Amino acid sequence: MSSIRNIVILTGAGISAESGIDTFRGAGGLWENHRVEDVATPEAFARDPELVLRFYDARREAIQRVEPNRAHHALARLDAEWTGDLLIVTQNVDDLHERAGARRVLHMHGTHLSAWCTACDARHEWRGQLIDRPACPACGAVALRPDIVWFGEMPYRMEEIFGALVEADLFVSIGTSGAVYPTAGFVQEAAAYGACTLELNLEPSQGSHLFGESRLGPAGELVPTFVS
Ligand code: BV8
Repeated sequence: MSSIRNIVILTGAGISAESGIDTFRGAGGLWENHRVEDVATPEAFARDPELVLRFYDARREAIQRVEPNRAHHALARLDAEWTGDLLIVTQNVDDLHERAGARRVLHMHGTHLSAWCTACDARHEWRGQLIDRPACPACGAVALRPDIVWFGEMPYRMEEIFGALVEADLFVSIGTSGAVYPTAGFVQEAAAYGACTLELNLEPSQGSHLFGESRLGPAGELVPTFVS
């Protein structure tokens, strides 16, 4: 990696699969026995807030019972040792990258451990449940929702992400199906600005043909090898 200075790494649900967190599409499009449109859109939350809050309470609770795996630890090592620019853009809402020790992490779809007050816009670290409609610690309103980017909502910090893609010498995608936009277009953005592109995934993704190189296998094996 001699001529490479700036790296962008995109991770998806596949990097957390070996930690025991279900991926979204491995189960044939169902997600914890729910259709995505019934639990991960603002319309779903408006229509049935209890269903959506129970769904996210269950995932927030489950996420605190699992551990980072070898892939998370390998990326954390790279983050600690890499002297150039490095940005781990994750679609995942778990905190396994951080718990493995990674620091330069950007959660573009939000995180499970944060609650967002739609009355005063405050964000709060949140490890408990939301189903009982607790009051916002800042303004007292009963207006907390998961701090998660749902379908139809703008992902977080897109300008920062595109700025990193423009400067990247290497773009690596790990454990994502390439099914969700605008994320699925990042590889083309990076390549357009001259980056080398590498995909590490269990099976061919919807975007495999867009990568300079695609390696197939479990992240727990491919990522430590890539980092070493
Ligand atoms: C937006 C939070 C615009 C919820 C999620 C074109 C352009 C722009 C938008 C669109 C477009 N076409 C359609 C859209 C709309 C939509 C979209 O993309 N729909 C899809 C379904 C077609 N996109 C949006 O709505 C986005 N917003 O575009 O806003 C806008 C503009 C102006 C103003 C307002 C808005 C927002 C998308 C974010 C939705 N939220 N998550 C939650 O987590 O609860 S997305 C959800 O899917 C997850 O975040 C997840 O990260 C993401 C992608 O899934 P993956 O991570 O890839 O997981 P998946 O299961 O699919 O795949 C796992 C992969 O891992 C597999 O390939 C598997 O082989 C591999 N794997 C499994 N095990 C392993 C492994 N690999 C390695 N090792 C293993 N062990």
